[in-house]
Amino acid sequence: MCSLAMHQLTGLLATNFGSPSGVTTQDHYVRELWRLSGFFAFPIGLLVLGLIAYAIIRYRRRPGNDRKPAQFQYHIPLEATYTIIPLVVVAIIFGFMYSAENHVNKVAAKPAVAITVDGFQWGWRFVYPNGHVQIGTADYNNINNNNDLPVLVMPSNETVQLQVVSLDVVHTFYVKEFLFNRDLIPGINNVFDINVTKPGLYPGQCNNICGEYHAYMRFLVDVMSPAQYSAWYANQPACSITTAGVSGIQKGSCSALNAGSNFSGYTQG
Ligand SMILES: [Cu+2]
Repeated sequence: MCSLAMHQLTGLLATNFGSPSGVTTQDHYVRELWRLSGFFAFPIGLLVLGLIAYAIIRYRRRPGNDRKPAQFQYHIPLEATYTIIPLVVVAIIFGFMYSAENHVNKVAAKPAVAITVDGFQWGWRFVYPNGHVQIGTADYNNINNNNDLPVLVMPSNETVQLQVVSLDVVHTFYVKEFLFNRDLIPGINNVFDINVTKPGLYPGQCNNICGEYHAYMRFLVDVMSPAQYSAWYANQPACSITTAGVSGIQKGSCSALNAGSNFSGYTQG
């Protein structure tokens, strides 16, 4: 009986509160922060709801009783309690958040691969050091069609540095499985490192309402083994377009691909 209760308790404590299990070397910092917040939030939520329910039932108005409740102006011990406890909770969460941010935001001086991620209304352009470009936008006529999605190809188990650049308004680079989210702010080029341990195809999307077709601003991240990545990279011509459905076709001139204002030829709708 006791061991069963212990088992249930450890099961309960092991919950991720719905968070994805993650595929990077750094996602656990974010997940632990999320779990920590949950461990504080759920008991506090239950306590508050319980006290509200108690007050509603215990002190409800009864027929024939029109007596006014006793009025207190101060209750120092109570006020001190409900000030100090939240302060302590927030201080603990702040400490863990500070530590998690420092780990997640750490950038390597010499990353294995550096890719520029440009976001625009409404698509993505991934620019590689050799000039190769992956560019695309979702099918405006069919949001479920993944064939035109741009693909961010990267090696697994390597430090990949992404520089996120907005070509117009604020967008957000977001991959759920990475437990990671970073804004693309015009004029500010954010840089972050990501190290994916599990090869696979992961959906990503803009996570910031950025205009009419925001919902179509999707992309795929194709994480392959370093050997596969090297082979793939060696075969990518500069100024070609690769999307989920089309591989490495030359489309338009190099300057058109590199001009932020000249995407009309590549977008649909
Ligand atoms: Cu966007």
